Amino acid sequence: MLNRAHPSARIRCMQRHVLIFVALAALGLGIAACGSSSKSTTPASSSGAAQITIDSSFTFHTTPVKAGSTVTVKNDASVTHTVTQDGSGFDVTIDGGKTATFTAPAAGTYKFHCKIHTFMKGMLTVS
Ligand SMILES: [Cu+2]
Repeated sequence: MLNRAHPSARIRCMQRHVLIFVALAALGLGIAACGSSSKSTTPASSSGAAQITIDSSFTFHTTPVKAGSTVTVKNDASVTHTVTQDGSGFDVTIDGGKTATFTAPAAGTYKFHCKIHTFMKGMLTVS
């Protein structure tokens, strides 16, 4: 009796192990696929990347920053733009193809614009 129960129990155990292995493998593939896809859509995610970029179609792209950290603005356009906080606050001018930096203010959300092209608007989230 005992000898009969034993092998089947062992097979069940092995099946469970195979299932866990398959689940982990699927998870690993999912993370790998996710990582590679997010990398291709946001090439600016590597260290030293700009937190604010201005593309050639006069659009701001921002990523959240930490209070007191250095915010790098990269102007990928060929003309000069500014990152100017609405009201008062940060205000940097960035020539085409250049970068500029400013210190992130206290936590909050900050609306900003370009003084030269007032239709250009952005929002910076500081945590
Ligand atoms: Cu501009």
